[in-house]
Amino acid sequence: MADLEKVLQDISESLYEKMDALLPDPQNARESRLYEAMRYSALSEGKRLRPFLTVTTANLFGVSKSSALQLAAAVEFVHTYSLIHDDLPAMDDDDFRRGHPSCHKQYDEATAILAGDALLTLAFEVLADKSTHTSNAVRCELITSVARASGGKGMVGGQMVDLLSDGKEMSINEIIHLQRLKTGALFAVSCEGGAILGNAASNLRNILRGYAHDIGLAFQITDDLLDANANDNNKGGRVDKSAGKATFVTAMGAEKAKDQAKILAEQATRHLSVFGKKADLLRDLASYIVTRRS
Ligand code: GRG
Repeated sequence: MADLEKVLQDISESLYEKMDALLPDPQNARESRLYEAMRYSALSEGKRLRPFLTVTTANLFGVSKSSALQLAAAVEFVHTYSLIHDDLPAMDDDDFRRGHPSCHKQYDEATAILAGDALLTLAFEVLADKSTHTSNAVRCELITSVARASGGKGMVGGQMVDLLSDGKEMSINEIIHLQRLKTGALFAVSCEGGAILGNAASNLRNILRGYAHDIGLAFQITDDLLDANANDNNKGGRVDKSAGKATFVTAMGAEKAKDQAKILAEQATRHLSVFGKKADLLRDLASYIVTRRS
């Protein structure tokens, strides 16, 4: 895992530089408050799992680092927007994000809504830029794929189902459906996007989607276990916001959920056999996802 940690760190640093260059400069701008809020949330320290997936899958197809980082930044901008809006009082009402006051607490609700809106739209401006890929067709396909993963049939749809299911019982299949939309779709496009940049054959793209779906679910089950643990121990920097919500842990119990996350991580790595050793970092990530502590 030493390699994985080093690569995650390297990608985080390169991504920071890329996002810093792409985000608007607040200096001497009348709308500087908006730009500061965008930078406050996007540049704060996250795990950067989606950018890691983009850069690592793009590497399988010999894509240049600068192209891969453009896509990684776009996906991370979408992810950051979703976190800012999710933290708002009308949604999950969280005062903290990544160990700091959430965007609406640091600024105000209107600014946080606008910062999320501006990050989402910036993502598509970045994807449409020629420096992401010289081919119009490839850029168009990326825009379509990221839009589908983020919108009503992806993450936003999942968030709606999540809000509607508050306080209701859900079957495992319903929870899987919700999570595939809410968190899985962005994981999937992070992986498939690397393959789109590399003009990869459709069978290889499907393989990466299969991998992404398995690690996406394993990630969510682990998230639920970490939440349940924070709740039991009432300690740590994590606040359990899952009260009243159906989660993998409430639906199947902690022990079974732990086993299921492990099975999914193993299943994820089996998708990758066609790539041989070139995909070792993706295998390591699957293990990391189910053993992580935050
Ligand atoms: C508001 C449109 C809209 C969507 C919100 C993704 C999402 C949908 C809400 C996030 C709520 C949440 C905490 C979900 C659990 C899984 C998850 C996506 C956690 C956050 O992702 P990480 O752990 O975050 O990759 P970092 O901070 O490391 O980037």
